[in-house]
Amino acid sequence: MAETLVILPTYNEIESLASVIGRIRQSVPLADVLIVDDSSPDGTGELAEKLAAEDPGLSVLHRTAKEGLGRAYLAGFDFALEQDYLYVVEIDADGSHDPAELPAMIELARAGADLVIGSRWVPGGSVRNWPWLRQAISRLGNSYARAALRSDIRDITSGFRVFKAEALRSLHLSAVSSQGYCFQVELAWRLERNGGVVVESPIIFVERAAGRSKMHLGIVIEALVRVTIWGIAPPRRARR
Ligand SMILES: Nc1nc2c(ncn2[C@@H]2O[C@H](COP(=O)(O)OP(=O)(O)O)[C@@H](O)[C@H]2O)c(=O)[nH]1
Ligand SMILES: [Mg+2]
Repeated sequence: MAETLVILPTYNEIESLASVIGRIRQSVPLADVLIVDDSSPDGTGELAEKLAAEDPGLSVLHRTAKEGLGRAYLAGFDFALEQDYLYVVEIDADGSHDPAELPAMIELARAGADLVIGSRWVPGGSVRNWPWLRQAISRLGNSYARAALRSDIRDITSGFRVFKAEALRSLHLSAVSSQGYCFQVELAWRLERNGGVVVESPIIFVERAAGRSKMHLGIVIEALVRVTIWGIAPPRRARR
């Protein structure tokens, strides 16, 4: 069985999906891939099924409603932990994250990191074609989260990651409450606070060439409110 499961959450990514899967297959040919689609109206789920029919290492999880990135990943993690994979990868389906960076990231997890974050905001990391507003939100959001949560992580919202499955298991995932991109903050911060080893590996993030971002104001507000509350009154640490 494969050691690594790559999870791709999708919502209306019909234009990007096949090429991203192809790039993942090329970069980490031994990994299995799981697409978690929230009943995309554009037919992404049907395309995923077609691709899976030709590729035994590719599976598809269809969810009935769009419930946010956090819920989609939790469903993917349940699958990964049930199947006993050792490493679990998070990657966007819009081509922003380069799968060619995965072997080095997985190597860092193998060498001991509980979580490897593909980071835009460490030396060597960068973004391409990102509108200034998105850059500003990401930079300000990360600075605020670092200060409020007293975290050392520079790109705590990044959605390009490798988790050791064991570390995910220690996290009491059923208690994770964030729905949107704040989910990424919650997971990384929980791990860091539990004494997990979090390593950032520089990446070049390239803005999507097709389709639309699912980012919206509600996602920013959720993160702002939750981070502020956690910062003021941190939840009790989970026992490992
Ligand atoms: N399954 C699922 N995927 C989502 C949802 N929201 C975003 N995604 C996926 O998460 C990834 C990142 O979203 P994107 O819109 O590119 O966010 P941005 O890069 O921050 O602008 C993409 O692969 C999206 O298709 C959701 O509610 N459900
Ligand atoms: Mg994107």
